[in-house]
Amino acid sequence: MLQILDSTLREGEQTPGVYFSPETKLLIAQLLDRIGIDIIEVGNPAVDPEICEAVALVSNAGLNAKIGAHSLCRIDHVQKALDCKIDFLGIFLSVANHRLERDYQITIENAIEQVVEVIGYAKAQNPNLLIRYTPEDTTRTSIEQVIEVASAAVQAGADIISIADTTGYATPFKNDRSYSYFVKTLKEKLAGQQLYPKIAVHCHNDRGLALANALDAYQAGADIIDVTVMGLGERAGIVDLATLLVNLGEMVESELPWEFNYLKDLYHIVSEYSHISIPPILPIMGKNAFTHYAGVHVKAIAKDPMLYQSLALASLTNKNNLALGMQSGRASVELALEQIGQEGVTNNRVLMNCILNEVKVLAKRGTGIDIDNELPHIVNQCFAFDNCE
Ligand code: HCA
Ligand code: CU
Repeated sequence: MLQILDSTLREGEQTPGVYFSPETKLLIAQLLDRIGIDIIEVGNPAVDPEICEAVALVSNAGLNAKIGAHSLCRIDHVQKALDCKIDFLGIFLSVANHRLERDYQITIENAIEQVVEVIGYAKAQNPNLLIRYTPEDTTRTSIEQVIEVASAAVQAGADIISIADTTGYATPFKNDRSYSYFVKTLKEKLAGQQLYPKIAVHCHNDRGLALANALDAYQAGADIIDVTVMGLGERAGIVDLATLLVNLGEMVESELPWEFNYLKDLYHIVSEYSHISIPPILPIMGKNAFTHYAGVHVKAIAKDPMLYQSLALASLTNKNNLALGMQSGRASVELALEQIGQEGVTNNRVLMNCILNEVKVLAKRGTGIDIDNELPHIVNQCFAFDNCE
């Protein structure tokens, strides 16, 4: 069964300006756990002592999810992570030529030695620890080098190998640049080994392809997919949790193991504490994700919302909504009046024309119309006008 790793507290905290206190991390982790997330990456303890505090706090909360830390491939950093009480440890070191030559200035042999030594050390300290090794920037690394280091990492004790698209370079349908190519090749080449690792994928969104890549990887047999709430993360972030779950829901045959009901609280809390508002057009969780506006659309959805939407999830995530403005027609006004308990007005043709006209005039402010607070005033104004005539 596919597992979800949430990295809102680690990758998400790498969004410029974002900071989550240990208490906030606990609150977010509790909601992620209720949704049914399998692994929660809480942070890199070498970055700040407070991150160790957060990892320990979340670890001690009795959650079902495995609680983990992220670490550079260095014994001293790994030791810092081990000191914070973890079930899971993600260790990363690139073996891409450009990184080896221009960043680390070491050979691939040195890199492999380092990976083997550090993983061996972590496993020796805690044999029950779930260890993920990531050859960072995997998708821009020669597949031979990825296979070589991944095999060595598995021999040394890695349970998971992650294919990281660190720069959002992977592209579906582009043969040796696609996730399906990396997942299938890696699975095939590691299959002969005695210890068979799980394959994880970490897809960045630089080209807007993170979700497409994650689904491509899933179809190719990936075991774990990394996500964050709202897709937070470095640069353009990674895969958005809610959007992935909904799309997986359509690909998975069996009953879904996730509790969608908690998504709303989770997104609001992450948005509040990250000071990043939920984009209104964000799929699933955005304010507009189930809102209908144009007159023809509203006329149809008054009969059945599914006439203009393909997801029936509104009640679980974000309620069905109606917007009023220049695009509105009579049906929109009728529905909006029902919403504010003024359906009695809808038979009065003159009044309805006045209201629709007024709505269209106000819409030109470009700020939208607040149905609950503004529509009653519009109705009163039109009433007064009607009575004077
Ligand atoms: C990072 C890079 C990383 C690591 C992923 C991993 C990436 O911020 O350190 O360790 O699995 O995108 O490659 O997030
Ligand atoms: Cu990343």
